[in-house]
Amino acid sequence: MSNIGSYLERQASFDWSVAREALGWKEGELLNIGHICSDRVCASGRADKEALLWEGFGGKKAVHTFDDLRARSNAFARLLVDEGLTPGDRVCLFMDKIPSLYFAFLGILKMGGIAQPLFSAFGDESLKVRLESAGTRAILTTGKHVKKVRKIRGDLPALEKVIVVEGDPAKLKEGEEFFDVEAADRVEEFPYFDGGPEAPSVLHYTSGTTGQPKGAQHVHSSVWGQALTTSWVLDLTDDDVYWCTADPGWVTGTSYGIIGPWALGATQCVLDAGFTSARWYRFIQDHRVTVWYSAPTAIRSLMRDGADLVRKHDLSSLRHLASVGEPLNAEAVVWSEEVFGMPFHDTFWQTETGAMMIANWPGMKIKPGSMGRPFPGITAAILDLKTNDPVTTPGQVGLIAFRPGWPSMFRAYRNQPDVYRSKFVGAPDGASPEELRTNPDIWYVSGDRASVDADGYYWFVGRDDDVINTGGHLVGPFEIESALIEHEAVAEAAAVGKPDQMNMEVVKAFVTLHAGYTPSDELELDIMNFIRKKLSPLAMPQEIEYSDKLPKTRSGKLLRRYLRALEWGEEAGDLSTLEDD
Ligand code: 6R9
Repeated sequence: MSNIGSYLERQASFDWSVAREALGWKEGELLNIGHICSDRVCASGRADKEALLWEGFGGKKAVHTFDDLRARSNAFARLLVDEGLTPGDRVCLFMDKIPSLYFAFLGILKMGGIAQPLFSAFGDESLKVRLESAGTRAILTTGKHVKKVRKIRGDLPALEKVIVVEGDPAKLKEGEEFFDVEAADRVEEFPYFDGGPEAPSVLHYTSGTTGQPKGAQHVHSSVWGQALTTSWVLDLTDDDVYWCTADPGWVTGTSYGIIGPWALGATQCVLDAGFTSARWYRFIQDHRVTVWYSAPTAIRSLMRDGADLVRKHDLSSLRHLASVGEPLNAEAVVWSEEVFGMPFHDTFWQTETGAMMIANWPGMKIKPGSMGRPFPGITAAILDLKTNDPVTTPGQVGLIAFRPGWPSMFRAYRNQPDVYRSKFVGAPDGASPEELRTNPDIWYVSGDRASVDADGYYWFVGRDDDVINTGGHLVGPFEIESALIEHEAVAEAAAVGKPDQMNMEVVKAFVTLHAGYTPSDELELDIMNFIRKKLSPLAMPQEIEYSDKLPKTRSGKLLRRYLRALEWGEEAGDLSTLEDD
């Protein structure tokens, strides 16, 4: 019997109190994710249970128990308080997937700070934009990544503390501190912060079409939704060895790579050693992984490397597989059944939703290529593209929307109340953020297009905006274009997604050059490298097309969808009509 039991029964009688009860949480009790994921597990008699099975490059290995998690996260919490940080302060985590990242994440939450994890492959510009927006007061990083922080520190007056948690202390510069949690004393007691269910917890930056990335603010009670979906959809139980392949720089890596599983006291594995199919299979084999949560791009890479490689490993420990981040091709589901003896279960959600919204769970009939059905307690619909009314015809394409009120929902885009408001339809003018997140008569609109069939299964169609999804990572065209025009040769730029077999989309840039510059392969390489360093390898255009003029509307808005349609071989429409706003 799966954890979810009968879906129809669950759905009929569902109330979010189920999530609180499943976690054993009672009204009035302390609510702090850092505490729930460590101290609470220890208090339930599992202090010596393995919490983290870690492997890094070069065969480095570490095992940490829940008691370690408790004491080490306390040590980070204590450090931050001693450094003068207070509840509500943004503390950025900018490092690879090393054990300290996990201790520090829980430590920040324990002292009431807002954890702001950023992908360690970000270049200095990507980092700066997000630290500036968040008014980040402290950053925890490593010797490997601190150089990027040094480059921008002078532009960030709010950034008071730079703390290096791994590397050579002798290489620190003035104004930087060193803290090696494993060399430091364990901290047995820490009076964790309890700001109640609505206290801010994690701040994740996500890309939109316009403007710079937006900071989606989550709260401590998100754990209710994250833990329940971890239990019912990922099917985690106390005996599982679970591997989430996502980096905590992205929401999957925190909601399901830290919070949900540890709230349940499950053992998690982390591999911080890049991707090769053989390496991944060996990791599953060595740790006897039972439940595996990954992404379509990785699955497609595994498919490319073939079934023989699978057979060379003992993967018999696996019992449940799930996927998120981009459309999971029907072929991948079928292939997985053939080679692993079980399908990947697709799940759909977003940084903003904080937890799974539409999913395939154990025991549910899978229709390969479908994202599944709404999780119990989630009311979903497809809204008509013109009227915003829920469609009633199966198969009609529209926007995926949800009724507000689920616990893991984001509470704000940091400093952007109007953008937050624009994500909802049907709200009365001037509705407060509180009303927006609780009004059961309005819709939160995801920004994705899909259809729903007669059985209530959702089928993804595509994004409703220009955001590029490369290998499950969202990159904003505006951020890339802003960086492109900082290159000395580039006058104007447009960035769109072009089809890619492995990554679904990769970035392609169209540029016009300043007078005096001529198109060449060297220049193309130079521009690519410029973006890779400034933003990230994900944002780097894989192709640059030189052009004399970029298509625009009459009011001068860039017509990305025209360029995109050309890349995808779709009907681009008549440019003369597109020029009307
Ligand atoms: C969790 C996460 C969210 C966007 C989302 C959509 C795409 C996510 C998907 C999927 C098709 C799925 N997406 N899951 N598309 N099928 N199962 O990925 O959050 O980084 O915010 O991305 O990713 O476009 O809107 P985030």
